[in-house]
Amino acid sequence: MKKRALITGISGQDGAFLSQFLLEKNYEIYGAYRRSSSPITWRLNELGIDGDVKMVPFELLDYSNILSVIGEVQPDEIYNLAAQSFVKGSFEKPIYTADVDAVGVLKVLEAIRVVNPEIKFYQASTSELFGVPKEFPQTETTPFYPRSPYSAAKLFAHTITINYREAYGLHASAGILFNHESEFRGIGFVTRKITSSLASIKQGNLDSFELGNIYSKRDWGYAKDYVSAMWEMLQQEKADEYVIATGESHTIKEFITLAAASIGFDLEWSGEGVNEYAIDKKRGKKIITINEKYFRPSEVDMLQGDISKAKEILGWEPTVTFEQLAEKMAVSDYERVKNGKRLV
Ligand code: NAP
Ligand code: G4F
Repeated sequence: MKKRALITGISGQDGAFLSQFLLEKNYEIYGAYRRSSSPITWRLNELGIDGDVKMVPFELLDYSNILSVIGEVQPDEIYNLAAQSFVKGSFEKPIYTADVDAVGVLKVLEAIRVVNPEIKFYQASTSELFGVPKEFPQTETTPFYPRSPYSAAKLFAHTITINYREAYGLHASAGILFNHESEFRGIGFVTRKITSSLASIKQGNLDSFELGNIYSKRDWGYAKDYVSAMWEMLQQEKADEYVIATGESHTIKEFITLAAASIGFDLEWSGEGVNEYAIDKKRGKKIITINEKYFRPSEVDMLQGDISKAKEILGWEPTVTFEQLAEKMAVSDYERVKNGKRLV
């Protein structure tokens, strides 16, 4: 019989890649989406799998809905990818973020305990938990220091996942995933904002764009690589926590340089702080400026993961380099723009 997976956050980046991965493993996929006028399926469409996922309305704020979805679907595995996932947005909506990203996860765990404690559970934890890291690189045992309502909420979700494992014996794992990006990344996150804006400028649809802090460093990998680690975690005899990363850390400015070069820009940087800007040398025009409104009240300056445990136990390693990632994303957005697609 086919294994059945329930993926929350099906309309997001990871939901799309995980669906594709599990379909290749012959799973039956139930995709849990937030009810709106119609589910957002452009990522599943582009992957050519929208017809292969059974969509179920799902809301992390609503325990009765979660209980009935899990009761009706009776999945073997639940991948909880749904979240208010914008760090900056969490400063603007801290209470909503906590309701969704913290208490929402407890609601899913409680529903599993009530409906069927044999259901295996994956929680999407995050490198944001490390905030101001106490050591470099970060491992599963590095102390946490959340720097945003988002990461504080995710810390509750992380620890309650472990608690439900220890208290009730659930097979509940948490992947501490570092930033992972792709051509399907939400357009508000910095990498995709950069590649979509550069593509629009190149096509003549946009003059320039603004960014915030371009000196923070992240450990950036390719999302398609990362979803296989989620699955591996649920195939282990014992549930656990794992850091999933590349081990390299780069600034946003480095990402801009690589992405821009891969679609033919030659950038020159000048100025400092909020007065810094980049000129497109070929056209002699200012195309990137800095605006304080994109700065965060408290920033995470640098993250870098140590994947020794994932390598040893899951046999997991990333395959796409930082340079390849920047090129892949920039080229993909430029192709979309050239083909007249609206960037979303
Ligand atoms: P994403 O593209 O922003 O997707 C988030 C998903 O959650 C969307 O499908 C969204 O639905 C759904 N959602 C939001 N609020 C919800 C609610 N109240 N009830 C039900 N669904 C809701 O995020 P992602 O990049 O795929 O990341 C997946 C998960 O991994 C998230 O939990 C994120 O916090 C975590 N994470 C991501 C990264 C990363 O670098 N990508 C790293 C570490 C951890 P709508 O489409 O309707 O908004
Ligand atoms: O792309 P970002 O918004 O991602 P951030 O904050 O690192 O969070 C992402 O990764 C986490 C994993 O560590 C996930 F848990 C989380 O759900 C999300 O997927 O910002 C990256 C960096 C930040 O330092 C930010 O200050 O880029 C900086 N930045 C500079 N200008 C900007 C901008 N970020 C955004 N979104 N927009 C800007 O204009």
